[in-house]
Amino acid sequence: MTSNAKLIQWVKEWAELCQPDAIHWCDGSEEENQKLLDLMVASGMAVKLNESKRPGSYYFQSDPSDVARVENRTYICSEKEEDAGPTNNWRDPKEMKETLRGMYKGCMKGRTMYVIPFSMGPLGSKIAHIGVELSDSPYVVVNMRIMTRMGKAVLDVLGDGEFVPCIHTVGAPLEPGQKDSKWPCAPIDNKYISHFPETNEIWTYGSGYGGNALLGKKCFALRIASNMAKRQGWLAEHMLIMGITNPQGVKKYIAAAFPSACGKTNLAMLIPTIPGWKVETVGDDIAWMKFGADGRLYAINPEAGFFGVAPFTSMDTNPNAMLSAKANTIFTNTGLTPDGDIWWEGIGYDAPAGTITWTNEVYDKASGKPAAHPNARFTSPAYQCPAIDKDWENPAGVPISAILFGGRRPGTLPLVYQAFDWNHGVFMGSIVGSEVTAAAIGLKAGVRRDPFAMLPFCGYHMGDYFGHWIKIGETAPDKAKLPKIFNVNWFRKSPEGKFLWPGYGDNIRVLKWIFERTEGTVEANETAIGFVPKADSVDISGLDGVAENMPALLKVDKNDWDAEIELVKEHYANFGDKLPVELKAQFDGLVDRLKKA
Ligand code: SAT
Ligand code: MN
Repeated sequence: MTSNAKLIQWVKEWAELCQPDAIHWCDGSEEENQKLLDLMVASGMAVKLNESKRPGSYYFQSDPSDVARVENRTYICSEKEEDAGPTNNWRDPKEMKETLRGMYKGCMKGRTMYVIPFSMGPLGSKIAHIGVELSDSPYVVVNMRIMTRMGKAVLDVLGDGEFVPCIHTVGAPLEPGQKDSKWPCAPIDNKYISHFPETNEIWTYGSGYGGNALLGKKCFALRIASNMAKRQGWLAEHMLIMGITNPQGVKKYIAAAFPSACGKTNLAMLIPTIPGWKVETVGDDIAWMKFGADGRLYAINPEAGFFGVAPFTSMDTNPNAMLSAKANTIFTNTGLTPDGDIWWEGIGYDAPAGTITWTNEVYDKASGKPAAHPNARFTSPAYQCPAIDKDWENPAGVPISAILFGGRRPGTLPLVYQAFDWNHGVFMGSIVGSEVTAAAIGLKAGVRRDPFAMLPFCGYHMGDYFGHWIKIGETAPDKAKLPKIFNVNWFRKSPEGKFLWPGYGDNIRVLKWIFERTEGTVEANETAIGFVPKADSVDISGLDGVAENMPALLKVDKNDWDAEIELVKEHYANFGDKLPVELKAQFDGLVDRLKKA
């Protein structure tokens, strides 16, 4: 299927080490996909869903120990430890490779090694990059076929060119005659998600779930790509991309970064509540951005599908996501209904009697055990999204007018504010944080900083990453054409703990203000922290009970910000002398302005 000598040799070497029973080069065809799905149904790994309810769709339950990304088993193996920085687990690349080589020996016995050529980004786009994943998981193959452009067409584009080599194994070799488990994987302390940034390699072991196994996503498109982007002068970001069209037909694109559990997929697929405005989706998770010949910053979505969190997605909260998943979708760790459909908490209707949970028990609401794991996922093709943008596969990307940051902040941060300039916007990104409740994830309650929402995904020293963002602004071909930067906070609460802003489709009202700021047609107050909307400049027409909340939503409180400053100081201390002087200057500037406020 290819004459790429390097690729052929690489596959041969890994097959010798992993010792699979067979090697299969994936062509990405419909027939191949169906064969693999049929195979998994026959082995008991997959359940085919009811064709009349959920056409072309399949259901999987993972091993209870293998349900999410494993951040404490994720490694950046740069030559120098300081290049991984304080926010990553570092290992010496030679030592890590030695350890893993030992584990890879014979790891695919009794299984097939799939060779999965994939493109992150539209085939042939100048912004796109090609990878090849070796995996012994047919589940990975069918997911990669949805999440990326996968198969023979990729090899045709690759020719004799360079690819990012990605190794994946579930780490569960089979002895002759040994029966396979439903979801093979290795124990938790034997899982490895390793990245070698200097050589663009990804070596993973022991997990079959999500970002641990679908290596195009977080491993390649963020951790490795962030390194490539730093070397080559572009941006690989954990951002959604959306198009917004106003009633006059003017269209602008924005990119937005939020920590997890802040509604990124919902925002990317928002249905506006004000007449005449339209939102279209380019991507819901990752943006790769480069300057175009016209000096503007262009973004592509390197992915081809959505790997969305299922629980609490409903026709109320996100109809476009529900419709994206109505067919040709893979569901993992949701509930399974007796009539062959899926169910999860917050889907908008009660579980039919006899629903099976993700742990394969009969669902009993009274037990308190959920039907769906909180990180249950749907894998759906992006083209099935009713709101997909007509340019979502444009190889040139879409021009970005604004970049948004945000998090869950019950206090301090106004509904929206705009940075004074690029460096001030980088400062905003560097202090992104979200409130965590102690009970939820066993962390200290308070603000968890997640700079640029890249904490688990930046493949090098976070201080150098801030510096890279500063440099992008300095070296922009036309500074006047840089995107404007904003911070949004849908989650501000009253002292009684009630949300002040309705959220969801009404977030278009904030996007409208942002849209108009990029055109310079709406007013703002200049405050110590940035430009905040004038009291009546956010369109709240037709909204009940929100007008009286606006002062609290837009308030910049000096005491709150003095406290925030102390938290930012603590956060910044992590980066030592890698903190760019420009950000130190931004910090000092804010302190000064607050003193005068
Ligand atoms: O499992 S993924 O990394 O793809 C999704 C996530 O955890 O953010
Ligand atoms: Mn994500």
